[in-house]
Amino acid sequence: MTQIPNNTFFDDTFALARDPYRFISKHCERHGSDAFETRLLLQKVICLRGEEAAKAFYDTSRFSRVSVAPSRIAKTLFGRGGVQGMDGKAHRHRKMMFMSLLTEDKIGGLTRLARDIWNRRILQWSRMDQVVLYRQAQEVLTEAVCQWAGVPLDPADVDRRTSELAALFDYAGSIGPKHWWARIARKRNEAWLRGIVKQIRAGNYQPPEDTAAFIVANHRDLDGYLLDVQVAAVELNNILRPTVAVSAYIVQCAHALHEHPVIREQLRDDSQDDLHCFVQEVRRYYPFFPFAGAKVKESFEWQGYHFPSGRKVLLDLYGTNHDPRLWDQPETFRPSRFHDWDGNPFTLIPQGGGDHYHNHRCPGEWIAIEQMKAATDVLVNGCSYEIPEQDLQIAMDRLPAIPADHFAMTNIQLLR
Ligand code: MYR
Repeated sequence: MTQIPNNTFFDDTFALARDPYRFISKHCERHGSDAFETRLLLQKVICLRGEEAAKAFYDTSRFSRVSVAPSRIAKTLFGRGGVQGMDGKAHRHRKMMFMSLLTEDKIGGLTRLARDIWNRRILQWSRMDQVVLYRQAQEVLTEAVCQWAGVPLDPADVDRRTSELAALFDYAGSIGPKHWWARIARKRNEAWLRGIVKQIRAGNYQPPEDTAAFIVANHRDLDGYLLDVQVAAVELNNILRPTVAVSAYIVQCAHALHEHPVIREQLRDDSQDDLHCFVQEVRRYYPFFPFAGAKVKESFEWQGYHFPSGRKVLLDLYGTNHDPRLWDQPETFRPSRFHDWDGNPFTLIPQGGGDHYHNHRCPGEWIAIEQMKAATDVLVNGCSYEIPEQDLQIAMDRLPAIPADHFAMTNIQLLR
């Protein structure tokens, strides 16, 4: 057995927080290994990157997801009792509930709703001096996903529900007041969603039977019991929040269009294939989720390294998407690389790897792709705009990493 390379520094929590997307790759390079051990929040953690590591990480016989998320992430981003912290049959059963909502037809319905809202918004923006795309995209997605999910949202509440949902992912990695606001936002959001679940169960509110609100409120676990009302609220939030988080990807699409005017021109001809490749390259190239966590079930060996039972493990998502063994010139933004891509589920892993049904791969990945395509099409073919002086640098110490000024736009005109 080989000794796993060890970071000699006592605890790397601050180093990880300073550069969350590149920390693991940087140290893998330094050690000349796809695995190394360090301490985070004073606990021993093994960090992994690359295709072979991803295959091992998504082997459900080796890794568990129960009680993996640190408390500060559970109290903001994920909530407690939801699908992210489940294993085995119970996980697959819960995952099926999400997957039943994600048919092509249903995703198409969400995209149509969002497109209508984008067009309405652009008309409003044409009367404004300046808009900030990150916030606007969050509002569009909140309105669209609530309507799609059968979650009633008064127009007067769009602003505060957007702020609540956005705080959960935008401030999950923050410390201080932002973190505490994210905790309050989760409490408020869950209370709202618990109220909706209760109303559905009591027959006082009847959303269509194919909506997320109806399906989650009536979902039964493997023993035939309805979900605890609090868990149902967490799962309904698990549909709304990640959809709103696609706003970060939408800003990155706008950033890529701005940085690559030739590629932008190519997207004017409405080729669905080009649009798909562009969006896949945004998901590969830009930072979104830095890494995924798990813990070792029973001790095992991988590539000569010992993984002891209970050890926490992080898989580098961003670093694997930038691994030069998998991607030619990974630091070059080149959508055409996806024209003949083989679809390997362990190399492009911005939202997790493996299989959507059996693994902890984000079930909302197809929603993200379709929302990004729709928004890119709106930005290229649906409106014209100018980019005022601002800081467009991607802030890599921010989670999610987006341009420092959140992408301001001026002089916006509707084109169709
Ligand atoms: C979701 O809402 O589930 C998706 C959120 C994606 C945004 C990613 C950035 C936040 C990551 C915070 C994780 C911090 C891990 C220590």
